[in-house]
Amino acid sequence: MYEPKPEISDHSHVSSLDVYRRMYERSIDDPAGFWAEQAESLTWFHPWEQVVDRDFDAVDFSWFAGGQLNAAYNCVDRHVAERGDKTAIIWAADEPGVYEHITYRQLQREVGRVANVLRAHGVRKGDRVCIYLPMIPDLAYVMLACARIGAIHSIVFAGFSADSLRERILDAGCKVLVTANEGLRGGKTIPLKATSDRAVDGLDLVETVLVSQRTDTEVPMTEGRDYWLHEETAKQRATCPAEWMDAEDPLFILYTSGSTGQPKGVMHTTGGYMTYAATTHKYVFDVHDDDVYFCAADIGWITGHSYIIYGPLANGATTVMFESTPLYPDAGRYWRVCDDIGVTIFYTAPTALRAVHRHGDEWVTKYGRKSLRVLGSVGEPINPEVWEWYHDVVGDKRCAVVDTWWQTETGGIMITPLPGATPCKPGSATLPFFGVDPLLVDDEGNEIEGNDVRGNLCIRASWPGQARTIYGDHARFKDVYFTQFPGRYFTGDGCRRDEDGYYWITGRVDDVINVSGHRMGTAEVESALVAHNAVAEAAVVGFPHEIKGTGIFAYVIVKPEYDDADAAELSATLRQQVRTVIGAIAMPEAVVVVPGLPKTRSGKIMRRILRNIAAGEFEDLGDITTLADPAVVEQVVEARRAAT
Ligand code: 7RM
Repeated sequence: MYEPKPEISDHSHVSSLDVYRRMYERSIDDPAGFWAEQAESLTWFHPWEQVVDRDFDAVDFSWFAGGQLNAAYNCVDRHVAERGDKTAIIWAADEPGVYEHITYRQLQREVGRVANVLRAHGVRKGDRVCIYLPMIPDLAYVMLACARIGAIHSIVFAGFSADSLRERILDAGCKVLVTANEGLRGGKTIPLKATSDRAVDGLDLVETVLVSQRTDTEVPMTEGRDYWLHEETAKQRATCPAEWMDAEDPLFILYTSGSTGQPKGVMHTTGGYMTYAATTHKYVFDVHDDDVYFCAADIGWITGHSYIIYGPLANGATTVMFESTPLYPDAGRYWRVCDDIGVTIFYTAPTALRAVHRHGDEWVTKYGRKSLRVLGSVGEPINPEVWEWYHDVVGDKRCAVVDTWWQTETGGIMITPLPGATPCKPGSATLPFFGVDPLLVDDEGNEIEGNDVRGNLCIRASWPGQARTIYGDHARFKDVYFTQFPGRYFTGDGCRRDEDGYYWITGRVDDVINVSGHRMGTAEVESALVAHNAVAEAAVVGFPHEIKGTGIFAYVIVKPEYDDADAAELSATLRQQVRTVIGAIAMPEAVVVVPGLPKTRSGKIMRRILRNIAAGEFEDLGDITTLADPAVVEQVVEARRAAT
């Protein structure tokens, strides 16, 4: 147990476990009272009439009904009067040592101009805008500009392929795409405009493509469709009125992988999401006015939405946007940034920590890191050894470590320690945040009460940051999250509650794998493989990977005409195939050609066996007697051995 450090408790918003417990109980007993108080710290154009109206049976949730506000106004304008010259965003460019400080006043003008550009191109309240940008200031401007005029942004991570981008543009019905000529990451360029061109090729839906200029590279521009963003903003005034949005008006859509082939467009609304992002950001990171807060995620994921942009800016904080990678130019990059700009709060994923940890402590200790106070982790379970290294080496045993569990669908952090209040156990996300009521259920849906138990992690009641629907498919929303265990939100995660009531997330219990903190559906990777001519059938599983946490392992059966193909060559081609169809994050570590797959007599692939074989556990494969053809197992083991 790591006790809270007195020097942090002395100044923190929640100064002890007792204070946490009192506030927590209050938040559960009187959610309306608790959340109304939190929402008061936002600026509302019109007060709400009803704090919460939640119907888990109808899967209909509403927070702050009747209230009106604007997310961009809350993140930008309202801070200008009091702290106009305060730095809102520090952009840390890919090139080491290059920073750009953007004040709240500058941010207001940049956002206003981009908002006017969007308006000039016909974007109106409720329209969808797809954003496919690298980590550059324009990304922040464009998302806030959308929020300002009531357009719904759908940000697609810049590592996704043209096919993935196209699919998301179509699903959300986006009329505008914002991209860049190129991205720059770890010294390498990423051809975003070229990918965008392929994505929108032949789509009448997309009327306008706005192109941000990150590098000097020329790119082809399609007359009447493509415009340089900087040329468009130069024509516009910097002031643009903020649209009054209803609390339940959509703020954004963000796609995430599920157990079926199609990614889901998770939709968040304005009032509840903003309240939740701001409140969690304040308490979980113990943010104060003079903090320099650095979340190293990409804005293309929910962590970047809630904890680079909306939460920190709603709180008037200084937030860092990091364009580069943890290993560029070397494994000391994070800590160099911390020293260069005086970072006090740092938030990243275990996969990044593992990647830098591997290179040795000297990359950490050559920097002072004196400004650091709070260290956060998110995206996947953090190995206890890595937690301890984070605490002892990076944080010099001085800093609080917060292991935060949450999801795209939860909008913000759900289970987490609070700095200065919660004693920590390495590897446990500890206790629920205010207003969050977790429970464990068995596979039949019976609640498992008491401590020292494990089960499927559900949440009992609505919280403000909860996703409201899957865009265009409310039936699927109900089906995925509220059907297996009626009356509760099912997270898809397995979880243990220990003897002290601490929560330990054990990982996904569905066909979703967590690769470097990113969610990937096995079905999605399988369909990418099957889309290749050579593949008759594919089965994808996860296996333990030293850096990524979980790696992707694929088994394929090839069509007869490919029987004689060179196995190594085919495997390389198929890995590339997945990269082309989905993106680099989905590329399997290995693609092994097998003569058959272990299936039950009813034709269901026995993934448990494939997982064991992928992990190199050939000995104890458990009961294989229910297989249609038990001899297949030996053949798969053979193929796996031969391939590696
Ligand atoms: C924020 C984010 C969600 C999935 C979730 C878990 C896993 C996230 C932790 C974690 C253990 C953590 N959103 N997960 N945080 N597992 N400890 N602290 O990652 O939608 O992309 O992924 O990630 O399985 O269900 S996400």
